[in-house]
Amino acid sequence: MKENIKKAQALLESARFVGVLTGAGISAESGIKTFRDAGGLWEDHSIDQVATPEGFARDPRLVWSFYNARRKAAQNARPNAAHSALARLEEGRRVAILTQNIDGLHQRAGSKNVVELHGSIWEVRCVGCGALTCRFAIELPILPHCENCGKLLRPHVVWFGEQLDPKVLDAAIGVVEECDLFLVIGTSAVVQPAASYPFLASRRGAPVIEVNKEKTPVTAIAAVSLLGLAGEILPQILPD
Ligand code: BJW
Ligand code: ZN
Repeated sequence: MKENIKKAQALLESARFVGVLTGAGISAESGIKTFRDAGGLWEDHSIDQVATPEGFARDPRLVWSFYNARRKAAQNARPNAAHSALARLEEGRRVAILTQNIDGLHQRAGSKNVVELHGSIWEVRCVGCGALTCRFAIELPILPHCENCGKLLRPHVVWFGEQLDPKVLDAAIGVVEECDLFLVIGTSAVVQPAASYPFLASRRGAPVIEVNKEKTPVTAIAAVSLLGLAGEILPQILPD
């Protein structure tokens, strides 16, 4: 492990542009549930019911209760040592964080260049006129409606079967194509297109450092695999 920490430190020291892909695991130590771990969100909720446009059309009340509970959890959470270490990484080199998380914790930790691949839990949009609103109030009505056209509002997040925002996709591909080191933290790396980014970066010649408490499909191509908790490992490879 010590050897691997040193390797990771050396790679980070010489990198000029670090691309970072994060997933739910980086927020786990802030008390936010992941999806696919034991006790994760997909144990008690059906993906079809709460994370597809069809599920929302069938039962918007159920979907809103799922997201309102998660808004509360995110509001009560604080960035952890892993988020803070990544924010520090921006001092002295170019960094872009591609996050699958919708909780906003990278920004709250001070990271400036964050691409939200799957949207944001703090934004809602209208299914009728498309109006996009930031709603920081935690308590939304059970079924919130648009002030412009009266149609239903939905969380501004990306569900299964939906396209990611083309501007977001362009930004992400730009990072994957330009970075000279790629860091992957706390993702099971099974959801596309994010799961392909480490492989694309590696194929271009950027070494991949993975931090995860378990092995994932990325482990096989990682130049350095650090098995453990993000909040413990990141401060070691990115000291103050
Ligand atoms: C720790 C830790 C600690 C824990 N320290 N580590 C190509 C092939 C096959 C299928 C597809 C394909 N292209 C597209 C698809 C379909 C689909 C897909 O990928 N399906 C696969 C699952 C089979 N993708 C899509 O539909 C995407 N859209 C798209 O590609 O459009 C074009 C298209 C559409 C249809 C067909 C073809 C093309 C959209 C995906 C949207 C995902 N949405 C969700 C929910 C919305 C946001 C929200 O509510 O939060 O996003 S699903 C959920 O999974 C959420 C997450 O962002 C995402 C990834 O999960 P993540 O972050 O990896 O979490 P976990 O729980 O899986 O893993 C946690 C990890 O952390 C674990 O590894 C732990 O070990 C680790 N960990 N604690 C370090 N303390
Ligand atoms: Zn509207």
